[in-house]
Amino acid sequence: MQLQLPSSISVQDFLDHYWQKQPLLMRNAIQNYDFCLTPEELAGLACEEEVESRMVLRHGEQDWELRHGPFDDETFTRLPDQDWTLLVQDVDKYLPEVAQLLQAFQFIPSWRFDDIMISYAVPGGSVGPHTDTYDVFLIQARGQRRWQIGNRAKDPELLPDLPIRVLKDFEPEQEWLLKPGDVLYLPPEVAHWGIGEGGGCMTWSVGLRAPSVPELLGSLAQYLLDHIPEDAHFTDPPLSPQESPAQILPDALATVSRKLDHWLLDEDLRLRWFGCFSTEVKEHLFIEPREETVQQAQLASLLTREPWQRHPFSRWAWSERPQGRGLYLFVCGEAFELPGSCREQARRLCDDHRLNPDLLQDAEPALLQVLVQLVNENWLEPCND
Ligand SMILES: [Mn+2]
Repeated sequence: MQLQLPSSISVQDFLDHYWQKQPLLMRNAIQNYDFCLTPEELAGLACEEEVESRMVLRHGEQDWELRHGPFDDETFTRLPDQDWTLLVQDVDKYLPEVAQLLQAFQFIPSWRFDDIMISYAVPGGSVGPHTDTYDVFLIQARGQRRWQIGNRAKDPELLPDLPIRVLKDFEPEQEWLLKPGDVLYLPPEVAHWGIGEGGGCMTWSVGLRAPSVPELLGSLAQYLLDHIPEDAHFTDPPLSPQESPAQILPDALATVSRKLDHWLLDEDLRLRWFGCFSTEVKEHLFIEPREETVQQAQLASLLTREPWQRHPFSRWAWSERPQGRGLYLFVCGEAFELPGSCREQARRLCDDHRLNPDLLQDAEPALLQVLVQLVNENWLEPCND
């Protein structure tokens, strides 16, 4: 399955001219896919303890009332006929048929994706005009939704004292009615407002990850703290008596900078951090390790007995280390070192839909050791179907 871009736009055109730059409406861009999930099934998910869900009521206890799940049947029976919406996060993690839709977006690195959030809206239902900090593909799955978009705006003014971020001033510049199969791509910070029209509007939002620079720096700093020796200390440059002993001279700063840069600019260490960071799994999507641990000798028979897959909560990436030092396989915030000869296996572990047991043929001991850990962490698991 592949996203059907308008015929005049190639994938490369999309990436060059639209991706992170400007919105694009794509009529009938999802074909040959059955948006099977019903509003009732979505409501069912929103009643589950571990699933993250919200409801926004235009005229509730207050304007734009926000309720957090899990919900119960009674909540749903008491809702008005219009002006509310239900949003469920990470539906791709719970329903493999939803995760399958991500295959339509293989022209973007898979570790950039966050989740598929699915929303249901009755007539008039919406979360209000707002901006997001990340890219999103808004896919109309059922019914119809009217989308209005405005300008790109950093730090726009919001309506005060609301539990959700609603823009104070929203001037629509373009407007479309989306029907099933239509997709609207929005780069970060484009003001948008999608309102359910008619009954049973369902929109699937494929959201990307966009960590802030402070978040990146915080994570990098913590990673360095965890991975560099504690016994590296400040040392002086060659000293001479100073005119003012209180003065910090350029030499002192240069010395401390060199010390820090040694670690900050270590490319391999930084790659290792970034791979771990990019494959971290949200806390509430915790994966329980396997109860009975597996030994390397059991691996072949175990993996060939039945089909295996990546755990639906798990995140995977791989990279070549600088200076030909082999590879990193990143899974759920952990880095595994592999020799360069395992390139094809690392790639297939991350890219293939299912684990192909022929991966084990002529597998090097290093790869087998990693596979054992992946199985024991449950990051690889038998297929459930
Ligand atoms: Mn949005």
